[in-house]
Amino acid sequence: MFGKMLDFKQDGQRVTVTFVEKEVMISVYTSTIWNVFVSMDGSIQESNAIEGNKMLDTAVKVEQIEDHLEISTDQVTAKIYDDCKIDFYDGAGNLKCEDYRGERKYQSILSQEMIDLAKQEGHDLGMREDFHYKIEVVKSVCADECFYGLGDKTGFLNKRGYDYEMWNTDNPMPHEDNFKVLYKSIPFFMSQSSRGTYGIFFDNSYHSYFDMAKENDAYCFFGADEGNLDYYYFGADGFKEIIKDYTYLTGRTPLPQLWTLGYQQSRWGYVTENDVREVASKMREFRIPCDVIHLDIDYMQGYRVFTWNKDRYKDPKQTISDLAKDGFKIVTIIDPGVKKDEDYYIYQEGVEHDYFAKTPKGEIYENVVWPGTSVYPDFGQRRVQEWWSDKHKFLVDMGVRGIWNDMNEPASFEGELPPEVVFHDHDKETTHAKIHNVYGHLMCQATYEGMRKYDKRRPFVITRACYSGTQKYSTAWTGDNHSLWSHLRMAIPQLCNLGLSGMNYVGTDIGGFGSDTTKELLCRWIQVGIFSPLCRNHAAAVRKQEPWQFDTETADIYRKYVELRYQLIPYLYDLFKETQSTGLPMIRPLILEYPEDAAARQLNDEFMFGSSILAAPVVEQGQTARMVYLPEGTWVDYHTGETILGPIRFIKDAPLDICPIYLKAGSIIPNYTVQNYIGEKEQSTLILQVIKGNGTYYHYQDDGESFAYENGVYNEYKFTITDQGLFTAEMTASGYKNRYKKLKVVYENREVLIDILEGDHWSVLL
Ligand code: MIG
Repeated sequence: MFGKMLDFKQDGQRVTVTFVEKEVMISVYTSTIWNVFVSMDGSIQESNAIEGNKMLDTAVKVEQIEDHLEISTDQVTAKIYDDCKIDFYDGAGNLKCEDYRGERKYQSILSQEMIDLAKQEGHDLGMREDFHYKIEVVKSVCADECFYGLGDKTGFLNKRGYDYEMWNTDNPMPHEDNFKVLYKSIPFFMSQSSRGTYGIFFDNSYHSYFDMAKENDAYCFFGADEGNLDYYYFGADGFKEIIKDYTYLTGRTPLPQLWTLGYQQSRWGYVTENDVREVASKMREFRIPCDVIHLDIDYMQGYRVFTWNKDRYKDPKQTISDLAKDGFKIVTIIDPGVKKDEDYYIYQEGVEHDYFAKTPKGEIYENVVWPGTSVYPDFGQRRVQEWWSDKHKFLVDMGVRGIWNDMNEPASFEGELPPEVVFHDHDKETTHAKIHNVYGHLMCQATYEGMRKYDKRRPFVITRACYSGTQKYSTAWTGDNHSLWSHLRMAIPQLCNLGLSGMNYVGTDIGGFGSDTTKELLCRWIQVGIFSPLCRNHAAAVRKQEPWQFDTETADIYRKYVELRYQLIPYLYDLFKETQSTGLPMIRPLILEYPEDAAARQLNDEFMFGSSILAAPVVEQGQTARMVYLPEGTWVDYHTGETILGPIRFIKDAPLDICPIYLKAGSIIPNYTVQNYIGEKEQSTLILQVIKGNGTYYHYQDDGESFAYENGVYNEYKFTITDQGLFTAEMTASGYKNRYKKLKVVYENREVLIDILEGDHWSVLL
């Protein structure tokens, strides 16, 4: 493609290699993070995913060896050949990731006659006529290679054999395995094979394409028709290290406020103040713990963002403060579409200051969303983001505690925004084609900054559209799923792959958004939902699916699992703490914890919650028993206390109220007592579920709300257990004055209370 290699020039950690056709810049960010960049459209390298200078001082060696150039750090060597073929090796010289040398070719070619026939019936043969992308990187694939990541795509955990695209899309049809796009564009994937592991991040925000050995078993490729060739290679050993590197580059989920980990109730259709108050009182009446109620578009004045409907709420501030007394926090939806209305302040300000996207002719671009004819803020201009941030003061002053960003693909009812609509990117004029996939990301950034400025606590933002790096600003939900068993099944690999892609504060609409849920489906969904970092029941206006809408049994099962969630809050918070320093997800496919276990590679219906808890939920209608796989090690059945030795496959009885859950030997799992909402009861005794075995666990404690932890205002406790039952506790940080008074250690049906008010080191033989 680029011709013969002519020359190279080293400038510190950047090496520019000149080929007949192009100049290729290879940059070493760290010894395991490398970038390959070729300006294809004449523009400079710029990213919406990566902020600040991420290059760390790294020793780089460059050598011309016969037919190739060798660039090395202590952990990665790249060999570069004519035509810009690049092969990556590890520090020991093992080939990890190799550019494919042949031509791309469909593995199974049909005769022209058959193609014509199939087309007559409207079949999509998945073959591109023009075949090659302008930007195209093809990597060879081994027989046993599996692929993971790619954000929120449908289908299964292992992406091998499928192809996807990146183009944020709001498609209300039930998302099936053959969907190429959903709401998010996270162009990052990881590969595992007998060669080891590697990761790739293709930082190109235009419509892009990923083929994971579908077209041909011998290779995978990624490509785009516009923008630059700009990809990162991650050469660290193992997925955990690669995720750490990827999230070092694109950012990590910051520590959230503790209450955001609580249960959240939502529905499109809580129209009036009374509707909201009723939901709140029902949650308490049914004793189902709940921290958050979401207000969908109904609360606004004619769907005008940053307004409140006066007919539906007598005094919204009062309503919110009444609910707050009972522990409820209110999150309001905000869409990007601004109603075209000369009498509406947001529209007026936007027109006056020129904040909206334009047609190529220079008129404000219009499309239709909920408020009718609407216009789109141009978030690629810093001043527009700042304006939008400031608008959140209105909501914060009302007492709103979090913002739910919807429709930010951006969605539009009258056809997709044409590619040539004029937006900005990094304040430079560009087109919708380039900004589309980062539009939601930029909106989240503005929202985060607004909440940080006015609310001052750790911002809580939820988004539907994302790009790589959105995890720095927002949590996400998987958009409009349906109340279908296939969507409950899909939730597991989908959340796992989002987590592997750096986006780990995520959840699905529990119960399903579209279509109609059943009692059984709702019960099974909450059993998955409590392990989703974001735990929210949400539905379309068509059906009421709050837990009490069915029967007592449903409410009881629902309560049992939401209570379990509330018990596990300190454990979940510890996982968030871990995420902040490593990028590792809370909800994990088994492959992440057991990379050597072949059985884990394709496991779609089980997952880990951190490294101590394994959940094997029932995701099939009518099933009351299921096959469970436990990897190597000793496990304890959460419900029965029975000890099981893995690796093993067995059938577990799982009637409607049982979600099979297993705890790993040597685990120490912190628990709180159940409460109606987080903070209702002072948790002065920390409960520790200790599972026989050898283990160490760090527990983190802070005020759960402010940024004081950044200045050392937190406690950290180190707990250990030995096989002989010796339990020790130690304070490894004690900057937060409000420490626990007691530890209640629960071990093999025994309970031991340890007073920890005095001193900083305690031990007990259990
Ligand atoms: O076109 O605000 O995904 O959660 O309830 C529908 C109404 C617009 C889509 C969101 C959904 C929300 C709904 N919204």
